[in-house]
Amino acid sequence: MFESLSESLTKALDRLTARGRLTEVNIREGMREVRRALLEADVHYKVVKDFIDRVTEKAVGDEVIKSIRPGQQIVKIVKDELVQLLGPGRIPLAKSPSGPTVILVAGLQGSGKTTTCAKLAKMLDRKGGQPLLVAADTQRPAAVEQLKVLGEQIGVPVYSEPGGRPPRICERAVRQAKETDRDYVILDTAGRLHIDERLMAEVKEIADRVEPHEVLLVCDAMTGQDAVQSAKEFDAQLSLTGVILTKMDGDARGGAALSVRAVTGKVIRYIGTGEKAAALEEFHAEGMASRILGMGDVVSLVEKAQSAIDVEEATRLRDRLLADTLNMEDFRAQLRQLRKLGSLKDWLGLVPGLGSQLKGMDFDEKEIWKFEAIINSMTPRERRQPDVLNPSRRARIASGSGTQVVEVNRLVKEFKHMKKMLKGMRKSGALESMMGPGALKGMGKKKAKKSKLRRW
Ligand SMILES: Nc1nc2c(ncn2[C@@H]2O[C@H](COP(=O)(O)OP(=O)(O)O)[C@@H](O)[C@H]2O)c(=O)[nH]1
Ligand SMILES: [Mg+2]
Repeated sequence: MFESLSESLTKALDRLTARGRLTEVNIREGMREVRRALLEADVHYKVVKDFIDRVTEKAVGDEVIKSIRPGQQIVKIVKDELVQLLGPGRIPLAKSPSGPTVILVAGLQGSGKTTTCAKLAKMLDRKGGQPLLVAADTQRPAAVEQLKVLGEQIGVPVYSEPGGRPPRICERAVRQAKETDRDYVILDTAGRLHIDERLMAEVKEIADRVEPHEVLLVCDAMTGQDAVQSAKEFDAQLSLTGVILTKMDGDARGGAALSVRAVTGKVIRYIGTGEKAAALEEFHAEGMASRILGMGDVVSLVEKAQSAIDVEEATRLRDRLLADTLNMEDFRAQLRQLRKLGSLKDWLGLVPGLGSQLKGMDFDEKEIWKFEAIINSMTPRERRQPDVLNPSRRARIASGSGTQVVEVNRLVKEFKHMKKMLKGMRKSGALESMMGPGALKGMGKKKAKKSKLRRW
């Protein structure tokens, strides 16, 4: 995310921290570089100017210049100002005191509305909610179909009508949600390539009729200042309650994220980080600022882990780990969990201190696939009793999985190493304290209830 901005900003700040003492001239020079980095990232020029003014004013003060590590202080000032700029994060979705909470999702065509509606529904469903998706984009017949397919994938019902006008459809959908006790209604509205009056009139009519609790604008972060401009125009008509920036996983430069709050006064609520239904993150200004400065983002890391890991599977694995009966099948299940977490590089970027070191590095995610392929080529008995894996079996497995015997050997070695380590931890009681019921607290609550958590 924002790799080049992050790189040029950290470079400029590293130069400042590298010097022991700083003069006002050094600082102003550093600020010029910061300004260039922000402008290159397509941040709105006025936002950049205000930002630089504020940071400079704080940075050239005596307190900073005379301090022991002035560079570090400036990094802190930049970070604090970035957090300010990005705005308050973590504003939970409004909740209607009675009846369903209605969320209207608007935006230009192709910005990611339909995908984001499904992502929101999945998120609410995971948290124990009962969302209803509404296909209110009747512009293109394919749009209704698209939402239906997504709804099916995530197991959330979709309300649609063969004909009819979207404001009426939305009204009836909300009524149905009330009757069927759904607690959230997510309206996927139509978009156009450009803002035009008919489109606005339609979305406005929907808003007037259903009185949504949230009006969220979906903006494509890749379109930079255009996204910010569209947010301004939509807000003038609709009174937005927040913005969702999508395609943050692509090579968006950062301009939209850093400008939208200052220019429109609207808060970023969520960010879309991929095409899959799970790729929606709550927006944290603090974490985002840290990420931009290559310092990692612990909060998002923990949240991401909690949403990606299957609690039932994790509980089962934990039981097996504690019982010393771990076999290759468990190992494979563990690899699958790891794979579900998505790109390893994305993950490691969230780890504080690693972000800046990862640039330009490529992780070999094929390795995980390879291990899995090798285990797939084993017989059930071999998986359950890895000790039977003699050289001829290993050779067979290698050719079956299209790998080399050395790779099979490496996997077996890793597995044995892990088992040995676990044994040591089990003896010292470390494993139990690490993996007690508390370790799973808060992970996807709904599923956790279903899996019978054993008592220790
Ligand atoms: N990489 C990436 N693609 C996204 C994201 N959100 C949406 N998309 C893609 O953007 C395209 C348009 O999305 P869609 O939801 O149909 O947009 P709509 O016209 O606003 O409803 C689709 O190909 C989506 O898969 C995201 O966060 N990251
Ligand atoms: Mg759509």
